[in-house]
Amino acid sequence: MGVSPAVAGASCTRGADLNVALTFRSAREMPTPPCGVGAAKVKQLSLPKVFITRPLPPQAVERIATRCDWKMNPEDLALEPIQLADACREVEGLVASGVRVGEELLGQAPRLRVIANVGVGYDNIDVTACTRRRIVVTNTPDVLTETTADLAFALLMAVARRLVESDRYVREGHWHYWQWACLWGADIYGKTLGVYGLGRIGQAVARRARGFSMRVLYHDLVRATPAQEQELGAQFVDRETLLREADFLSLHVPLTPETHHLINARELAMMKPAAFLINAARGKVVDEAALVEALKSRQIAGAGLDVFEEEPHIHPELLALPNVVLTPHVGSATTETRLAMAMLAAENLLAALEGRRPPNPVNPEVYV
Ligand code: 8YV
Repeated sequence: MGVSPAVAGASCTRGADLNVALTFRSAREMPTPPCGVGAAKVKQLSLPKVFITRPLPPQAVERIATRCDWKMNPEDLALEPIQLADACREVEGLVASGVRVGEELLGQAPRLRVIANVGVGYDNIDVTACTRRRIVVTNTPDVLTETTADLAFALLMAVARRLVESDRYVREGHWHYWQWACLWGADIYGKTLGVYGLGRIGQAVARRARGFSMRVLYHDLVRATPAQEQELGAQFVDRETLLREADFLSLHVPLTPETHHLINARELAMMKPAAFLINAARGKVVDEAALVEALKSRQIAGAGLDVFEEEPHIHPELLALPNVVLTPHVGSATTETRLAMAMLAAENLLAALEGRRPPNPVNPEVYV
């Protein structure tokens, strides 16, 4: 059975009408018969049914296709809740990318046993409701750490050195002669980076900062070990010190009820007027309206944002501000990393469906 090609590089525009009422594609015949049952190909009976919410790279689909009957949304678009519910009615496994999974959907998917989220953050899934129904939820940590840290650092550099403004200036034909006072930005080298949330990605950003001889401060609920702090060259400070001293404040916390609007008008007022805010974590961690006010009034110098409160909607005034660099939630979007995420999601899915403990359960309590 062939697997349709990946949609790598597809643009974010809306495509044709979705057609997810596809029939399941049967799992491939086992190339090697189990238990040496002769040379004839043997077709497995009653394989688990799986729905894949976005077109994944062919290698990942091939992997799933060896052990499951599967169907896949052919469009790289979020399904409407009703379409998703329809597609999940019979399935035991869901490979979730860019969809919300809540009580309502779970109620319409009585056979569901595993949700393999293609992403490290899983605020799109009601994990408590899944645990109640003994559905295991998995994510894809580690494989995207460095790539997401690269993007956070790229935003930091882009906004500090006004790369997007500079590019526009050249393309729009404004560059007629060299000028001393052309597009001055801010130094990065030797400045203070504030890492809010020293998890895997926060640590990877801190490591990059060392290459720029930056002073690295961090705040987190749990303090790192002295050995980690030494390796990262990072100093633990309280929340207020972090906000007051950072020249670049980079957010790396997950979205939870506690981190919703973690950065709001009060926090922004504590920051230096020359400071930049970087967010490649989750949009709802920042009060976007308060950020717009802080940027307009030059309470802070600028922002580099990959995530937004109501994606893909962006506060209209952010779009008009020159001191902001905006990217469309592409933190993990490289060819290598997206493939690694899809393969890891496939492994998590298969393990759970086969009764093995998956590599990355986020609610391991379903196994006790
Ligand atoms: C994903 C992300 O692209 O991993 C995450 O948490 O934000 C991104 O890498 C996103 O979750 C969509 O699946």
